[in-house]
Amino acid sequence: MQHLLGAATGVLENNWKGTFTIPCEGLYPFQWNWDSGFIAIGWGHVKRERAYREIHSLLRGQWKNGFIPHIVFHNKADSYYPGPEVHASNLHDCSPDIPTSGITQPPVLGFVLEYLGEMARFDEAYMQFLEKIYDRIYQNIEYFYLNRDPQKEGLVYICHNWEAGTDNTPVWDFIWETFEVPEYRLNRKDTKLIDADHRPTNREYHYYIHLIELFKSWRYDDKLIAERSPFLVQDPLFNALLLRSAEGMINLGKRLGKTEMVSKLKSWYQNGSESFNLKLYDKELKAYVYYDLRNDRQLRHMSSSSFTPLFAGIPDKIKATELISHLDHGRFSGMNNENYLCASFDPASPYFNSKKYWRGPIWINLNWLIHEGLKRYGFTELAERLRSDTLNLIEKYGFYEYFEPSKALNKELTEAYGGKNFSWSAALTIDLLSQK
Ligand code: 2M8
Repeated sequence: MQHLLGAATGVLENNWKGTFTIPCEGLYPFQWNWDSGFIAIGWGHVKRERAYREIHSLLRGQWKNGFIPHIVFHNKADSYYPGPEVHASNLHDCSPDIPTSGITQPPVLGFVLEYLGEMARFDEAYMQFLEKIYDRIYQNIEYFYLNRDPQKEGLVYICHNWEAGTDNTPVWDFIWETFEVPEYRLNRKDTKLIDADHRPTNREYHYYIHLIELFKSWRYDDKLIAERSPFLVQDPLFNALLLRSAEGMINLGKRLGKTEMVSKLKSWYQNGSESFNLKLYDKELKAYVYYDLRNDRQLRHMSSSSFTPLFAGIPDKIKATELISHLDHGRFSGMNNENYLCASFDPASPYFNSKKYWRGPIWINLNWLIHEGLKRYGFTELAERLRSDTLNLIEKYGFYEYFEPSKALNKELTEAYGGKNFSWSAALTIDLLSQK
């Protein structure tokens, strides 16, 4: 497997644009938020100073209120829709002098910083880097609790499916059912580059664009979004990563003597974990699910996001054991382990589609998060299975964007799905290879 290291590094080198790394040539030609975090972990192993540049570049797009957008448009490119003119972040007073989007993505930087620190053994160069950016990452975490937790329960909302990162998970179908949208003139480029059957539908894109248009009409004002957005969801993946980032920042803050910030972070972590278990754990399904804050109801579906609370240390041992029953000879693996781990949506659900983006295929970043979570709880055998499933798929196909879960279907396939030479698939392979 070690031969994959050179190939993975080659993908990152090709996608490196001088100060940041694009997720995928053509398909995603700008800097994306959570992609950059995962990419930095890969760079951390092979060219550490690039990891630091990557994060500094992302922070060029940070708003004055701490918000970090989901895309930073450092460069011009016409192979992606919707571009900077559609997002129009300049409508908000806090936006920076560089164009960005006005929505965010799962906050990964707090834990990424901790991983990078461990890789660098907290050497001088790392500590200088950390000193420079610690407060800004703290402000980003604080932004969420100040602006996106209307009931002060320690759980924050997302207001757009693109904020989840899991863009077209079937869970959002139940949100789209609750409101109507006009038809927009879409200028999609993705379906010219990738098989349209493997991407979201146009109907879904009308919803995606409609939400952006609404937010623009409110100048991206958080208060108005909280009051009026028809999409307001407490997502288990987003909240788990926010809490894991808070935890990373607690550990790093102690090294820097940031007493007040550390105590704030601890209270968010404590409050958030308690509410997470009370509100997002579905005792019947034995899994973490989504909460639709706008319509006050749980969205009772299992996805790969349901397992990510393991990564943040949220479940107790009983819940953790219940959770992994779905992975080990359960709905996700199949009773006879006929699937590779881990499908992005429940393979036993009628909404599952093994080829369509976030409606079923395997994603390397989710596998990595679940792998780290399983290790944290001492489920070493299952963690090893997840790691070897991931590396076997990469070895067979290369660094694709997403992969077929069914072992039987994989026997006939010669290609995986989505973009090729996809950065986080390469970056996280580098990390998994380092964990022999
Ligand atoms: C995908 O999302 C973008 C919008 O952000 C798109 O489809 O245009 C998602 O997989 C997301 O999680 C990812 O960060 C992004 C870039 O890789 O692509």
